[in-house]
This record gives sequence, structure tokens and C-alpha cells, in this order.
Amino acid sequence: MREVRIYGARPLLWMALLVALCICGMFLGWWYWFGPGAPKASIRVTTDPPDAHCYLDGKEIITAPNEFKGVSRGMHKLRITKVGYESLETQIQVQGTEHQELSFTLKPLKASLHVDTEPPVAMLYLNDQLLGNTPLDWTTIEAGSHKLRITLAGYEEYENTIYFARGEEKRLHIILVKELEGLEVISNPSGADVYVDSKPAGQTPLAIQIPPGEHEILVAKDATYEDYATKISLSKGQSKKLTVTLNPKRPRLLIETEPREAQVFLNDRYVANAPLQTDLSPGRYRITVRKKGWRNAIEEVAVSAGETKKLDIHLKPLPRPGAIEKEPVTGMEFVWVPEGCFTMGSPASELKRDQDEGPAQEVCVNGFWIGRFEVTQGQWQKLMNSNPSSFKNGPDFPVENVSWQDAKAFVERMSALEKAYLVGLPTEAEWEYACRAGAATAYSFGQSIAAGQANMRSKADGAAGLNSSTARVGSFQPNQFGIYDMHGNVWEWCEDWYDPEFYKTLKPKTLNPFAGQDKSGKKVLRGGSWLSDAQQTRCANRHRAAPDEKTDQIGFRVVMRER
Ligand SMILES: [Ca+2]
Ligand SMILES: [Ca+2]
Repeated sequence: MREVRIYGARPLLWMALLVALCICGMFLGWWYWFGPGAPKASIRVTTDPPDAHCYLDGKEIITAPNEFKGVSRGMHKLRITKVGYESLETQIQVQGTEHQELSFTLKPLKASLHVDTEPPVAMLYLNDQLLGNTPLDWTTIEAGSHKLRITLAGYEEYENTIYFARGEEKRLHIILVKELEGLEVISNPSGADVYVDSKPAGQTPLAIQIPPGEHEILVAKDATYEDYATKISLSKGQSKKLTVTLNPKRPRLLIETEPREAQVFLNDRYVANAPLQTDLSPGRYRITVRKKGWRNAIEEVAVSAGETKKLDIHLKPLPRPGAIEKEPVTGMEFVWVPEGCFTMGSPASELKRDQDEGPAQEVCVNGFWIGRFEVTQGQWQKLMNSNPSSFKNGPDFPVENVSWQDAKAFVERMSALEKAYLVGLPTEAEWEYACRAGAATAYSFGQSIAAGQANMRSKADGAAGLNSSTARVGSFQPNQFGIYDMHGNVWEWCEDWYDPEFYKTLKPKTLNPFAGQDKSGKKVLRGGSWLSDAQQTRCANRHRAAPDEKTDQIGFRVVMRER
């Protein structure tokens, strides 16, 4: 118990001493661990990849691989950064003087991509893997080169290899280019409808996008043009231009005749026998239909593009011989002279014949219309607006004092007014055939001509006439065809040149003989005049005068031949 007392005398002192010792010890410990001479640790940091920046407690920097030296005891914060890699942070416990080896694998950063396209909703492929439709964000792209491909129907494919750095954020705005596969269509005339594979594509001029491949193109205007059809083949990226000249649709003409099997001529060119169908160019045509034994039929027809015209032509039978027709333009009367053969010229036995009337030759002529009378002064006046005649006794008297050239001017003017016929002067053969009217004798009335049968000079042979001037046409008896004044009154111009040898050149049965060659400088005159004697008024007699010669004994009559 005493012992308690012994120590109990100074407890406070002992306590203070103990505290001081503790404080001193703690200080020494702190000093040891934390004082300037405290023991230090080291930390070596290795990174994969290297060259990362390492921060210890946000201050000290080393570039790994390297080491932090003199690291004090305790907890430390290590932060590692490297461009392109995710930053890394960790706590490190340092015990004392130890050496720590730390290694870190850095996680590379992903690249990201934002793509929008114009127009949008294109398909985007990265390394041939479909990522989706634009606009599109993709955030997990490994660094490196990647193939970017964008497709949209009707546009050229976009393809590009793009390098992404680690962590790179790329934004791409891509304007897609319309595909070049296209077709330009131009037509002449323009404004035609274009069909591609039977679907309407618009009107020319036109530029359209069509996919590559083979296409059927149809260019059509209205019904007046032929459609134009073709096939085109477009390869990828190819463009084509189609220039089309549209042809007017050829008019079609259908011709039927009654009777059938008539020859059809278009503008005087033989086409075929009816019934027929022919395609023409647009325009006006003169259609002539001929059939033996029937009258020619002539029609004018205008056909326009795309038109189909049908003509039904009823032929009229030939006029009976001697039929009379009044020509509507001049009012001139014509007599139908049927086709036939006859002996032209006079037999050697004919009295007072001339050498140029032989050798008599059988020739043939087509049917034709001949003036029933000589051309009158009234008719001349009406058409030529003048009267050159010497004997101005009235409009029904024959026009005279007209040259061959004057007569030609008259028939040409008349012909121009006449649709169905060609108006002309008779050939010698036509004239003589019409004069004879079937007779082989010197006159159409027989071997002689009697007084009162023609207007001619009275002579010893017994013929008698007014003999002082022209007579009103038709004052004397007509011949068997019904034609007046073929003998006498006025000489009548023929179309032929006078050729005294002409009959010698003719082969038997020559059809429509005609002396077209000027062998004498003179034109043929026929039939004699009021001043002629009987010898001159014979059917076979040939007379002549220069084409510009005119006298009060010379007139003419006209013929109409079917065109
Ligand atoms: Ca006459
Ligand atoms: Ca003669």
C-alpha cells in the first residue's frame, strides 16, 4: 500500500514526462517519415503505347516510360493522358521506401463520323457494311482508313477512302451528283411526245434520266407524222442524244373505178390499174383514169399528211361518133371523132392531085374532139379580147387574118382554162380523118363537090360558092361526122410542119402521125378557103404558109384531146 504512496507523490510529473516523451516520439516519427530526411519511394510508370503524359497529384509530369522518384508515403493520384487515347486515373498507395512498377495499357479513343447528304436518305456503307440511311452518326470508328460508300437511286455512287485519326470527329456533308445516264431527245418538228418503255416521258425537246440498260423509245407527234421508234442501250454513266426527224405521215389514196382495171395515172405517171392503194407525199395530184372504150376521167385531189382519201371514179362510155359537146369556157361546140384508121393522102388516080399527097398511107388516130365549126370572131374576141379579121360581118363568121402563131396563142390560152382536155390545133392526120368522115373520095361528099356544098370560088369544075368573102360558120352542109366547113370558107392551120416527103416516112398503121420537124419553114394549111377552087378544097390537099403569115383566107379550128 505504501508503494502507492511513494509514487503517488509525483503522478502529475510523471504524466507530463510521459506526454512529452510521446510528443517527442511523435515528432521524431513525423520527422522520420515526413521530415526532410524522411525515406522516399519510387514509382516507375510504363504505358502501352509509350509517350503518355503522367501526372502525379496533378503536378509532377513524366513521359512514360519513366519514374517518379522520391514519392512520399501515402496516397497519390496518378493521371495518364495521351492524345488519341482515353485518359486514365488511378490512386497509388505508397508505404515507404518501396519501388513500384506500374504499367498501363491505354485505350485508344474511337473516331466518330456524322454524314449528311443532299438529298438525304441515301444508304451509307462503311467498309461495305451498311450503317444506315443518311443523315447518320457513327461514333465507334476505329482509327485508320475506312471505305465510305453512299448510294441513292438516280445518283452517282459516292465512294471515298477516309482516314480517321483516333478520337477524330468527322462531319461530312456530301452533295450527291445525279447519275449521268440520261437521254436527250430532240425532234424536228418539236413538241412530240416521248415514251420510254411505253411510259410517257414528256415532250421534245426533252432531257430525262433513265437507268442504264436497254430502252424502247417512241417519239410520236400528232396523226400527221409517222411515229419514230428505236431502241437505245445505255451503259452506266452514259448519256445519249437522240435527234429525230419526224416524217409527215404519207397520205394514202385509194382509187376504185367502175369499170375496174382502168389505168390510173398520177400527174401523168402510170401507177397501176384500179382498184389500187398508194401512199403519196402530201400535195395536189391530177388523177387520170384511162380505159379503152371509155372516156378518160380526170380528177384533181389534194392530200394532206396522215390523210386517207378514197376516190370512186365512174368512167363514162365513149361518146358515140358524131356526139356533140359544148365546151363550157368558150361555149365552143365539139364533135366526137372516134379512134380509127384511114388512108391518108390521095390515090394516084385522084384528079389534080399534088405529089405531096402521096404515097397514100393507112394511119390511125386516137379518138378526139374537133370543133364543129371554124373558130369564130366572137370566140376569138371573147378569149383574146380583139378581132383581127378582115371580114367583120358578125361574131359567127370565122376569125381570119390570124397567123399560125396567133392560132397557137389562142389554143394555149384555151388549154390553160380547160381542165379535162388539152386544146390544140389538129394534126394533119386528125384534120384529114375528120374531113373525110369515113369517105375515101376527094371530098367528104364524093368525088366532086357541088354548088352550095361549100363556101369556095366557083370554077369550071362546077363548084359554086359565095366566093367574095367568108360565110357565117355552118352555112353549108356538114360532113358525115357532123362537122362544118372542112371544105372551104377559111384555110385551117394544122399543128404539123409542112414536109412534102412526110408520107414516105410513115409506116403502115402509124398511130397519130405528126410532122414535128421543120423541113420547110412552113406550117400546114388544109381545106381551102372562100377564094379556093375545088382542087384546093379536096380532103387530101396540102397547103402551107410561114407560121407568121396571115391573110383573110386563113383561120383555124381547134381539137381537144383528153389529157
Ligand atoms: Ca374550112
Ligand atoms: Ca396542094
